[in-house]
Amino acid sequence: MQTSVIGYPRIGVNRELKFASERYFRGEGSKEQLLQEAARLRLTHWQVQKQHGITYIPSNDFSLYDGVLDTACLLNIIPARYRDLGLDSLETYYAMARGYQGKRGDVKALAMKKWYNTNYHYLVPELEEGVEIRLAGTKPFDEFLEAKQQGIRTKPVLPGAFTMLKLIKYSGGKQAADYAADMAEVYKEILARFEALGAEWVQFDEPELVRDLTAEEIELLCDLYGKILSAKGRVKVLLQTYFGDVRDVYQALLGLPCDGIGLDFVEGAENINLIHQYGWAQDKILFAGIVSGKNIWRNRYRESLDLIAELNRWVPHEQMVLSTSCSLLHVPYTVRHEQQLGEEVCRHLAFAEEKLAELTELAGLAAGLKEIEDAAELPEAYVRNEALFAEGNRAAPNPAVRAKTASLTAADFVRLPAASERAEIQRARFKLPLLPTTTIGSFPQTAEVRKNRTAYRKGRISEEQYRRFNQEKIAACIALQEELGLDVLVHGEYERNDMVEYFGECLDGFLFTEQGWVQSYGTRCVKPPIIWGDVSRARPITVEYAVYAKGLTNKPVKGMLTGPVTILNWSFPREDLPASEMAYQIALAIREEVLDLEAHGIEIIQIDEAALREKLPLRRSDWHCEYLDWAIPAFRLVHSGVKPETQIHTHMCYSEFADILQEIEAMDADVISFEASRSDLALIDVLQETGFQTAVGPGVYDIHSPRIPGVDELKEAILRMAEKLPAEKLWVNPDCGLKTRNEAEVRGSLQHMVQAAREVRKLLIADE
Ligand code: THG
Ligand code: ZN
Repeated sequence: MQTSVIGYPRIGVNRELKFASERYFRGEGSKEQLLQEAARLRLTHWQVQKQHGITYIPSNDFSLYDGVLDTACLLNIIPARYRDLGLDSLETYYAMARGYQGKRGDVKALAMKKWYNTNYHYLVPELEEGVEIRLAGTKPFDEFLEAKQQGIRTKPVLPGAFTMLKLIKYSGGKQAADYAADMAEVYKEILARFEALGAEWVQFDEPELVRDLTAEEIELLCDLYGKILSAKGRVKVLLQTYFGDVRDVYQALLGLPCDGIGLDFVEGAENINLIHQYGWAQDKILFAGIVSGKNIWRNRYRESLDLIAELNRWVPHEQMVLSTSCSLLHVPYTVRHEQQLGEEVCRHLAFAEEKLAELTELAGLAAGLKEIEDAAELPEAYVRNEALFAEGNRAAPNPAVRAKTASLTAADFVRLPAASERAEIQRARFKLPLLPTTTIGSFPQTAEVRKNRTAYRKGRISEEQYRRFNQEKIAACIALQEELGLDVLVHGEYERNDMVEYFGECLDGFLFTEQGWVQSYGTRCVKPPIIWGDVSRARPITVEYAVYAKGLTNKPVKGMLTGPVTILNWSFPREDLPASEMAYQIALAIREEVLDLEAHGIEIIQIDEAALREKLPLRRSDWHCEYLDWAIPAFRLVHSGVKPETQIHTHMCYSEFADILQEIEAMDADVISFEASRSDLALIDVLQETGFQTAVGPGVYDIHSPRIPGVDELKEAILRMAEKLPAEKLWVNPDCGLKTRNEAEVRGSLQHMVQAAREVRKLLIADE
């Protein structure tokens, strides 16, 4: 059986792309050096796939920053404000990705959004009225040729026309359907070019097809592909879906003249039922997504072979290609470099490279599927795999933890008294000014901060030295915030590598990789912990530094914690427990930390749920029973035990909240900060319309960009908020933590922010 990979990681096994890009951004490396490194990575990735015997190796899955942005540029979807900077194409690209501040002007970056239900973020293309969609680049063709020259025949990959139309933000009056004809023309041209270059297959990624679709959307899809596929000539077209099932368009897809359909059988369990119900099409290849592109566990061959056998009832072997369930972008490179985990753990893990081996091995087994019925002649790979799974539960259940989650009652999830009553008590207690200013928690993770952590980890400095360094950083951070005049301070999180990894390290039940980096956006990566056993708090986690910081100032200092839903969503979960059980276990552990902080005099505690929205199922019908019905209670469980006068904050990143505002309100926090600046504060209108009650701090500027916002721009943002929402419920803060910024950027931006808040404060008070 043949094999296919939807996409491969690109940041580099040692994050070479990150470091080369950042050198270039700092002006320390040339464009040629950057592009050379990029080419080297592409070649390495193609070669490893080839060595593993993958039949359909992707190209154009590589990106210097983001694949959606690449495609926007390819299609000429570049807003005038970037074009007018008059930069070369690479610099224009980075201006869209990161913002630009320099001789030629001052523009913000494009909005950034979560890529479906993953921790990857894409840049939102913006199509202005009057901008013509046309083929304006050569990246996919160049990369196809580059591989071809190396003797590797690839399958070019692009986001499909339908998904692109859905992801674009239309800043003129027109909508997706108005651009369908133009879009179809460009995609036809793309296919024609690939035909001329000798491509056999082209893959169009259409993850939008796993969402709930209306009749008009289905019509748009059919219209688009009717046109595009009419021009495919000898090129075979694969419509690749992932992250769910295609229940709304399955029959429509079967009717399209495409040559292959890619379905996800890991996250789209319903897909197999669709095949049962409606059958398969004679003229199409099924790219069966069976090896998970999201988890890091070994594939269980017996189950995969059963699934393949089941599919074979409708789809003959010759019409089936074994595939990953989605791009491997979402998993780390390889288990090979993990030294600390030990063989007993590592043999249960499969990262991208190990998944390549699994694909090939499984495809081989599937080809000989019929013989497997004869137990005496079971292939060795199969036997080895079964033996691994026969090892059973890797970590024995922790009876104390299981007893606690089993005995939870409704009262454990309710904080008393009601939020409005708490607001009065807290107003009297904190006496904060109108529009209090604060930050989200982290301060710059500078080279010296990282060096201190590394030195300690490697045993080069003592614990005492390590702690003293952190204390000095905290003292400087508190002094800076006092000098700037912020109202609610933070300690700066110098002891943390990452808001999830750090907590994972301090909780029992988690495992850590050394090299398990996964791209989050642009050059930024995360190293998700692995949930291996039952979770509990081994010891106090944040109390020491929080108390130290509090002792340095008379202003309130927020205790900073990561919430259970975010810890779960940004970890690799185990697959033998329901998500709700894992979430409640983590919630109980963090709850202990909350109560500990409170007992140590910390009066404001922020429990971040940055990733709350991320794993919201893509289909509305699954929202409650599969997710919100445990996610919201998990958060409530963390803080329901605190005193009325303790103020609970939470924070959420880049997401669209409009459709779950009720649930967010039901988290019952006292204050919520969230990303808003990069999406033009659109959420403010929705908060106003729905009469949102919780106090809010919609971020007034974008921390993902190095650009320093001006005072007037910030005043305008704050005034706009104050126009729509009651001023006594508003907070002023950046839109996320400051760890990725440097100290000069942070000082400049916060200074402007505090000044802007003060000026607006005066205006509002004068108005009364
Ligand atoms: N942690 C995790 N996931 C996240 C975020 C996070 N997803 C969403 C959002 N925040 C993404 N943002 C970032 C911001 C910064 C970094 C990563 C994701 C970052 N990473 C360092 C880097 O790539 O240089 C590596 C971190 C480290 O050295 O440990 O700065 O905050 N889990
Ligand atoms: Zn954030």
